[in-house]
Amino acid sequence: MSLTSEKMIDVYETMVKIRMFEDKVAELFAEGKVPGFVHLYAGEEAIAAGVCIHLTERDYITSTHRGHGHCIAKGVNINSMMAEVYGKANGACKGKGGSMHIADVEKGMLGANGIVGAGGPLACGPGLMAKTLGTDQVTVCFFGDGAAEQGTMHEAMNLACCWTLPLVFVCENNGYAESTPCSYHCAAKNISDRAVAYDMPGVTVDGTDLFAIYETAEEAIDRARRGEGPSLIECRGFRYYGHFEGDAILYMTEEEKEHNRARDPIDNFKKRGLERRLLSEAQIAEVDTRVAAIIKEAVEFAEESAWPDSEEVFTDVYVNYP
Ligand SMILES: Cc1ncc(C[n+]2csc(CCOP(=O)(O)OP(=O)(O)O)c2C)c(N)n1
Ligand SMILES: [Mg+2]
Repeated sequence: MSLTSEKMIDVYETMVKIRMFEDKVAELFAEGKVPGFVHLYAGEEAIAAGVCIHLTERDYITSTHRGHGHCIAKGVNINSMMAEVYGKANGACKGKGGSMHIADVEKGMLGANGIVGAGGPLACGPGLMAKTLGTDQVTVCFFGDGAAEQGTMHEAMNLACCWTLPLVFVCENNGYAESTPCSYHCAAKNISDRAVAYDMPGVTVDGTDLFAIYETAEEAIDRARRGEGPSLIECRGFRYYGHFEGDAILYMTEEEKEHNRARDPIDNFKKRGLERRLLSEAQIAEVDTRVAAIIKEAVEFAEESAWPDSEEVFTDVYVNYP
């Protein structure tokens, strides 16, 4: 189904929230306010937004170390995300996870994850649960081009296909695994070609084109919901920031960065939305103003939140079985 004007605003708002959140975190990190590692998602907004708009709160996602965009698109509260990034007690994980481990099970966000390629096997869990209980819940596994080379991802795709689990594998091919270009680490022409090995549909789309991602994800998610099994979608895009904050991005040329800027997913979405009269300048301005206020409030919330009590270090570590 094509994007209704209501959904156009929804996806635009999600993309702008991600961009503004990431730009703000970059700033805060540079000011020394954010502890630990930070990997920013700016540039990849169309992927999380175009996929997650098809999911309900009952559906699940697994994420990566670059997880802020997935959290926002799956509806995790922005204040609790920012507080988590700061390591504060009010954070989504009580400040114990930080940027790289934000999770919100209630929202179906099963966690950003520092282990590259771990999201695949994790996604098979809720997938098997949904199949066993006969629910129509779908799980989306986001993973990077670097993660695509991990054995865990191949095991997960094979298992998911053997068991016909309601999964969608979304490979976010931003062209690099840390500083290693995809052309150097990947033997295949397309990561999506690997779907053939597991007898599932596989397709490569432009990861900066919200419209293409929206349509492709809808088909794959509907297929999973109908009980017809997994699909693999490779989204080719880029990231604006370095692999992590502090990376000087010496492995990208100025031409490449220029080329990326011309493919900005948000600018292109706005341009096409305006041309097709699916969005108006006034709506765009309203969203921009509203989201800027949400991000400002999130920073204030995080700044004002307390640090976790030292006793908290002993809670939520082990599960006590009766
Ligand atoms: C199992 C494992 N191996 C290596 C690393 C170190 N590492 C962290 S991110 C990364 C690159 C991941 O690249 P990709 O999957 O393309 O994700 P991107 O950073 O581009 O979003 C590596 C090798 C890790 N965290 N976990
Ligand atoms: Mg990558």
